[in-house]
Amino acid sequence: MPPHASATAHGLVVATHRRHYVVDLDAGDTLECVLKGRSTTLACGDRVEVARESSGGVIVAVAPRRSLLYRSDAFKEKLIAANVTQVLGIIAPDVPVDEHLLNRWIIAAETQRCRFVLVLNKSDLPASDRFAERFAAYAALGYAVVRVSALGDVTNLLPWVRARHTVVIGQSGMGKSTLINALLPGVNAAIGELSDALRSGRHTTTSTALYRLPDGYGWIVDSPGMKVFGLAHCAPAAIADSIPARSIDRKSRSHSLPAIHRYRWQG
Ligand SMILES: Nc1nc2c(ncn2[C@@H]2O[C@H](COP(=O)(O)OP(=O)(O)OP(=O)(O)O)[C@@H](O)[C@H]2O)c(=O)[nH]1
Ligand SMILES: [Mg+2]
Repeated sequence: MPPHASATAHGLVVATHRRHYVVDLDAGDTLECVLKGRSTTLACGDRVEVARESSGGVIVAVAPRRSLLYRSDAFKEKLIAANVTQVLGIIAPDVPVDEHLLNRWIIAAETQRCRFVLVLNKSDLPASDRFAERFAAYAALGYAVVRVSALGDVTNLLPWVRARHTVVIGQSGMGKSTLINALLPGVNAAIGELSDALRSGRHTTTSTALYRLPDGYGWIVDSPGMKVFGLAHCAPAAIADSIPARSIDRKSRSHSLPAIHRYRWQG
């Protein structure tokens, strides 16, 4: 038995900042922890074992992951969330949507065996109906497409997040944090002015944070807005497999391999 075995506690990583992690212990309290002497990086959603110290804790073990959502280019990887079962991709009519980015989220979700749901936010805006028509193809491919207004009514999204481990991803300004605040009153995730997000390129949410659902099981991770989502870690065959069969027949699938390579290396 390792020397730490008697004095450790188990918990869930709920916030990350470089190599510092906030861990919600199963026993109830929250502890600021470090991960010493390891090359591993952790993400919100990781289950960990923590040894208590006078001023916090040290993470001594990490449970095997059910899934790991991350992006990568040729040089580095950026973890987004661990153990998720569902990815909510958020888009809205008042921010130019990068459809390649959206397709990459879907591939990232599919390769990790996560359900993908496309959320069309800001349904209160006049451009919302035309926007929904533009993205109807995703419903035809078999993805759930849910229209909401994070500033109005989000009840139609509640059944989708209940008892799930969800990560919300999207470009800056789409309303990810607003949506989480609406789904989980009292959470208070920071919300930015859209004009700031578009003009300065500054993101309001700067690190991932996990929020628990009142059902006692589910949680939602808020992530910073992203402009790129590289899939360098995905093998071309895995990307090809993750493209819904309905969108591409067998013959054109092999012809589309150059396009698939582009998905790996760009963004
Ligand atoms: N009209 C309208 N505005 C919304 C809605 N949801 C969010 N907004 C606005 O969109 C802007 C951006 O919202 P945020 O929640 O900060 O967006 P975000 O996706 O979290 O942005 P980052 O943290 O930078 O990635 C804010 O001004 C919100 O008030 C909505 O349903 N309708
Ligand atoms: Mg945000």
